[in-house]
Amino acid sequence: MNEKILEILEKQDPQVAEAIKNELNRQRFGLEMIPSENFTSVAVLEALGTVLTNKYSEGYPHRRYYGGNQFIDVVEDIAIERAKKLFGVPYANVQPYSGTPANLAVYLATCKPGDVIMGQNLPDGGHLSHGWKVSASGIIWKSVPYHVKPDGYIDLDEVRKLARENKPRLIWCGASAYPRELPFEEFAEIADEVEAYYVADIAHIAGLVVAGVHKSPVPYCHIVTTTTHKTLCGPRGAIIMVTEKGLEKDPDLANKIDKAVFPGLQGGPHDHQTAAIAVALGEALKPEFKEYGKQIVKNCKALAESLMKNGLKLVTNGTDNHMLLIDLTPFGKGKGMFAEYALDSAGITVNKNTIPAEPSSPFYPSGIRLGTPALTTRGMKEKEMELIGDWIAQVINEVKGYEMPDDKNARNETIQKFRKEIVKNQKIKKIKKEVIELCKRFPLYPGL
Ligand code: DSN
Repeated sequence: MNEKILEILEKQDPQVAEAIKNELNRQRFGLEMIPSENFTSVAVLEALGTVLTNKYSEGYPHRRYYGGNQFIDVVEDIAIERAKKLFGVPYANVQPYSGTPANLAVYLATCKPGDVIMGQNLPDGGHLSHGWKVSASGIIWKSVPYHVKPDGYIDLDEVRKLARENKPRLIWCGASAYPRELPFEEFAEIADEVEAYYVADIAHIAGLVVAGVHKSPVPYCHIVTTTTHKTLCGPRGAIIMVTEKGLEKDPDLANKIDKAVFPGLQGGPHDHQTAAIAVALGEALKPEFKEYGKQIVKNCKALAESLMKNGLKLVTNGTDNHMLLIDLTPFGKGKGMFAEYALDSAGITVNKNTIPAEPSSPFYPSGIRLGTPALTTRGMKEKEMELIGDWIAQVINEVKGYEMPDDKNARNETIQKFRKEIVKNQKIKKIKKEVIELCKRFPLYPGL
């Protein structure tokens, strides 16, 4: 997305160009705190916007179903080799379009329809593709979810009990809303005992694993999946890896994964995306990426301290990683939507989220999920986190009195009234101005 391309786009299609520019400015002048989002480098953006999007290349490097793939092969070989080196694995497939397709490919490679699978329950912080009932993973396979304890930590006793009772074919360890270190080693004991495939989904924490601030699952599990656009700082996309332990369990596992991705689930890979993944993995192999990953966690701990100092309650009372969950139940149930909207109005983007033992519903949950990867990419440090924690607490203070009626018909009216009041709220307006000033000190994509 360099200036020249936008110049051409502006002339040809001003409507789309304007929306892209508006989004660029939203990212520039707001605090992006959704923990699954991040900013890629300009080099990654450049790789995405290239002629590689014009090519078909079904198959794998040096064994394609289309001609003209000599340069695409170079790109995909680089991406694969970098993924193997970065995570210390013997095999990687870089073609999955994104995280859920990658996870579906894992099922296709290892399970038959109807087999029992186990994953962390979605409202307990798990991911849709780990067996949630409305996802293909919960429709095609028999899902036995495990949960977190009231203190927010994974209930390993329950995982063991459910595994012994249900003899799953596959067990996931990985989450979308879990602020603590994942117990990879403990899961291995359970999976090995019941002879299940053990898959670690490190989508959220891949960059932290690379930086050495989160334990790697590679010595313990058979398969690792990750997206590339979260803490790894790459384009949207995903990687599936097989470990040495995975190849010991099933020497044909890598081949099965390749076949599951293509032709099992996908057609032509998105080669422009593969090129951008290769660039991002090249960046992650540099020594400075380790410092970046460490800073994400330092920032998150500083943010947690600031929020707690301001009287907010956090699930598990803190964080080990890049994210934290604010439990809003001390102010009543179902307040996540109010907090998300008010924070957005102040230029702070977060998402409403369920909390352990959620007393409300996934649509009107009682928590807020937020994190520090994107702010760290901008260069912000502990000092800025302390300030941002103060702002978040002030905004939440403005909305804690709002109640969502139990009567569904009355909800729309409450929401409309709430939004009108928030738009006029002077404290929130003032914080928004301060947010913009802070963002200017940490410029995003200067020159674009
Ligand atoms: N949607 C992602 C997240 O926000 O965590 C997971 O796929």
